[in-house]
Amino acid sequence: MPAFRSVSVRSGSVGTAHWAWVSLPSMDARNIDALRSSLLAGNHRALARAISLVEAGTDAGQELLRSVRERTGQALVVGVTGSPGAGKSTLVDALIAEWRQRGQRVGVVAIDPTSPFSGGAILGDRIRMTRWHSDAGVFIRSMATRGHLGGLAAATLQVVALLDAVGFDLVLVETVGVGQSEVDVVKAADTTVVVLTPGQGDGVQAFKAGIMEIADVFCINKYAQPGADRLRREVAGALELGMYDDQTWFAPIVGTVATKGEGVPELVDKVHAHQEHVGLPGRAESRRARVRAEVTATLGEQLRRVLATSEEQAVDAVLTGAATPAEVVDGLLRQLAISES
Ligand SMILES: Nc1nc2c(ncn2[C@@H]2O[C@H](COP(=O)(O)OP(=O)(O)OP(=O)(O)O)[C@@H](O)[C@H]2O)c(=O)[nH]1
Ligand SMILES: [Mg+2]
Repeated sequence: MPAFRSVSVRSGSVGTAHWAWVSLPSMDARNIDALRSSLLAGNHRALARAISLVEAGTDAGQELLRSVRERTGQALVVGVTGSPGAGKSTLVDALIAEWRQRGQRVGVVAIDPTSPFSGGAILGDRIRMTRWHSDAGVFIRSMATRGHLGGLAAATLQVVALLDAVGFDLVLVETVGVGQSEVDVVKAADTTVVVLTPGQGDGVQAFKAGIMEIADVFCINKYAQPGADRLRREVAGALELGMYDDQTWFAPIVGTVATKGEGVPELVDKVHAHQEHVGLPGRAESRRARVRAEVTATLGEQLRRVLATSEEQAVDAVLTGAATPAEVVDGLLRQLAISES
């Protein structure tokens, strides 16, 4: 067998195929091609497998991504973020229903649907997901928050890229929006929906967390609950404080009751209105921003990894005057270059 393989490499495998054969012990180039074909043909099992390969940070996953990357940029990527229990998953489910009615295919990536704050969310999410099982126009994937070689943000953006490449018209990304990596992900959406709820001082908290700046559309969910109008006035008031010119997009505020689907068609309309506002240049820019975020996140993760093993040494070196922070960083980068080659 090894002899046969080495002959086949010598006799014709060139470029990336040769490389792939050498560095992919578990999956050779032919298998990757087969997987690529069936995922591009719309096979959900193949898509799930491809996502797992990407999530696990395997070479095969990376190779697949590379091979479909030029197909990205067609999907409208919509970030849905807001505090735990705000109703994001319920809203995403209602958004799927609305966009399906409009004839669109919808892919969903949810980061950690299991917040400790809203009991029963896991079960609720499961039920919601199975509702779409028989619909080939819907694909839903939850991302674990841990265990990604290249970090959560990069892994999530890569799954978004896969869903985009295989032809979903919409890719929805649900995140709680806490932590830098989650913010990085929603910032890289084409349109970002920030979900607020009345009666929790939610508006004020969101202003503090700096999440308001990333909103293209505000959704006040659980709109039937007391305090909804007040929250709307608070948000509108805060928006008026900003600096604007005549090109500025005013983030509209939409009230919804996600459990009943109320307000959801209007929310979808506002997402499309935002896209009309930014136009093709805006769309191209956010596609670039996604890749930029992916690269930056990957870099950050690698640096953190190198730093984790040498951090105390680095601190000692600076403390004792043996090195400046700049020299320490220089050394770390060199270490990174060696470990990667
Ligand atoms: N009354 C009311 N309840 C809602 C509405 N939308 C969602 N809920 C309920 O709020 C709870 C939390 O909903 P989820 O959709 O799981 O919220 P989430 O923001 O995804 O929660 P995490 O992912 O855990 O952060 C569930 O019990 C929902 O049924 C709404 O518009 N009105
Ligand atoms: Mg959720």
